Amino acid sequence: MKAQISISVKDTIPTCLGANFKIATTTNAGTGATFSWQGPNGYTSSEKDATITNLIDKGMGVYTVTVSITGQSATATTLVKSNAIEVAVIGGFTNVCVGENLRLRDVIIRNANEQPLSYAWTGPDSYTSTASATNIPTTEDLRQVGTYTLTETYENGCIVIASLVPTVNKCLSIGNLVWNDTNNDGLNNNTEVGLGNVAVRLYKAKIEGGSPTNNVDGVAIQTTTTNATTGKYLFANLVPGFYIVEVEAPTDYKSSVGVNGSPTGIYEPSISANDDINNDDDGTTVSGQTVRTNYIELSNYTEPQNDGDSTNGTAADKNSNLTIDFGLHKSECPAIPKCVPFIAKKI
Ligand SMILES: [Ca+2]
Ligand SMILES: [Ca+2]
Ligand SMILES: [Ca+2]
Ligand SMILES: [Ca+2]
Repeated sequence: MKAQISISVKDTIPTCLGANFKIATTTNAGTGATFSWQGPNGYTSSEKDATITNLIDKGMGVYTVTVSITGQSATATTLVKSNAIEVAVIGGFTNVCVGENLRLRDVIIRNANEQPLSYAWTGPDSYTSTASATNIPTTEDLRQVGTYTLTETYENGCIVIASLVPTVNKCLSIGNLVWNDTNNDGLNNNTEVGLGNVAVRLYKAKIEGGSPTNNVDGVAIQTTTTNATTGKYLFANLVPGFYIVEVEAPTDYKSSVGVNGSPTGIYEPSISANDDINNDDDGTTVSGQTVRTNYIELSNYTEPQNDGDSTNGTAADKNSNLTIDFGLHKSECPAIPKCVPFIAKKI
């Protein structure tokens, strides 16, 4: 009696899905045997061994092969699956504020025995690393922004590459009010309104011996004018650091002092601008009509809330300090016509 033909399929788990994958058969059918393969996504073949190109697109599943010769046939099946380690996706802290660290990593979850053997990162500013995740401080010049590429090498020789361009934002802002402090008490009382079209300038505070001072560092980094009707101003796109805000008081206006009729008082020189108190006078006259704050520290996600941001309690609110306000008091002694201060004479 003639022996029945048989066929078997070697059980193989492909691991590089992007590569070609071969399913090899073993059969005792001799010369003249024909083969017929069927598989997922309409896969067919008449070869002895099935070759599947780019398995990631063709899909995994059951592949069936039938061998036939002189009225006999035999069938074998195999389930083609993969450890699916061929895909890497970079995630983590990919959208940060200047001053925060970029922490990029492959976010695909894998079994312990499917981890890469090694990692190799390249990125802007000559960045290289062999750690599994980056930990890169970001700076104001944004030199860390660009394409990061991760190459993972696996035990089976598979190499996987992924890339990402992270986003680094200048998240902080300072504002927001210059007002007519009619009662000169250094506080924005309910009936007092904003002063429009006032020039406002923003400076970096000078750092000496590693500490901020109340002196400006160089020229203004941003300038604006207060809104014509509301008296409000805003400086945005700022990074963590120390700042000073300056206004040019309109003619006849002086920085609020808090004590009527006196050149000095509880708000002249001003109480600290860095105290997160809203709607109080933060300005001190430095010369002529120029009025300045002391230094103000800005840091990510620590700025005051309930300070008038429209987005109360959000990250944007935590990054915006709207408590830097200037009370300007109209002098009782107008510049034109010139008024002569009253001097008490001893009689
Ligand atoms: Ca007032
Ligand atoms: Ca705020
Ligand atoms: Ca305010
Ligand atoms: Ca204030």
